[in-house]
Amino acid sequence: MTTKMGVLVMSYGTPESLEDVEAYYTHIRRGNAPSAEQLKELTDRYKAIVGGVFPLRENTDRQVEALQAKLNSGQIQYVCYQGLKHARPFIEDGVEAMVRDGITQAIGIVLAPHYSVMSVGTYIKRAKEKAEACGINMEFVESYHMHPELIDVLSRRVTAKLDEFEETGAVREDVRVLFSAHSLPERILAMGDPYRDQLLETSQAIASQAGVDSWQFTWQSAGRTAEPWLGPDILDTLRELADSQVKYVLSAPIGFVSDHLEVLYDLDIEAQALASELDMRLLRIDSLNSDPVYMSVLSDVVRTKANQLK
Ligand code: FEC
Repeated sequence: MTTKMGVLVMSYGTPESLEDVEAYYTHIRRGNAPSAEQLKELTDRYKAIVGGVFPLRENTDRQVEALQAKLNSGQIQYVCYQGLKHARPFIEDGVEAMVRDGITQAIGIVLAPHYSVMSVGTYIKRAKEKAEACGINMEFVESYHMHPELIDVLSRRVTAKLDEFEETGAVREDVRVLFSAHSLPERILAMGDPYRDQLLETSQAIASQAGVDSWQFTWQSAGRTAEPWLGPDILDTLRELADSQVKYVLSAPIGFVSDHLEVLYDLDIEAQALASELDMRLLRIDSLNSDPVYMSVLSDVVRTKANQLK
């Protein structure tokens, strides 16, 4: 008999239209509506990015479809459901869809490789509460930041862009690789959160596999709140590198797995504009999106968890 296993695939979520940006932003701000100025600023960022206004929705759809196809080559029948943090279908909607389909056991996974109590932890908390209320036995993948295939695919992406630098006349050793991820409030460090260490571990492993000596880690996309966020921010890092006469920079946003606002605006528009001003050449590694190797990483960690389900 084949066992039916639900998989709740969780992602950040993006608005459905420009009219929906206010509701989305209000959700991110835990029910507090943004000011007219804040709303305009975010709407303008969405309008500025290439690849469609809200590419994260299509990218997540494709990732979930590809994962479902990849998972269903074994004994267990896996059924994937989307659960988004700040947009429809919300995490709770995904769990309810499982209930309607008669799912009694499931695995939850977030499309983000690194664990923080303020990021992946909050997805898991919401999914767990809903699953318990609905009587679904659900286990979670917390992180997969050192999966060998993930390190391998990201190392190959770094190497491919270093080759591109070389083809246009730069010396490979002169390129500074900047690994980055979404910043979080500094207070996570006092809480003993593993986020920063996991990101450094991934960066170190990729650098070592790609044979890169000249690298550093920096933060990006810090929230617009009064409390201090983890730094240095990538824009400050670029200014410092320019002061040290670094001319070539490769951005590797390893905390993200999709093309979306934080990559297409914060890096490709904002950081790129600063790099031109500083007379620097800045390239970025391609996002994983639904790369078959990334799907293989996800299916491997989901299957391993499913085998441990009691
Ligand atoms: O393309 C899109 O439409 C969505 C892009 C997007 C992704 C994303 C990922 C992460 N965030 C994380 C943490 C925070 C914290 C806050 C926060 C705020 C925003 C705002 C927008 C936004 N985030 Fe985001 N994030 C994306 C977009 N994020 C828009 C609101 C305006 C702004 O500050 O720019 C602060 C609010 C709060 O306290 O919740 C914290 C983390 C990730 C990476 C892991 C993940 O994907 O979940 C961490 C994609």
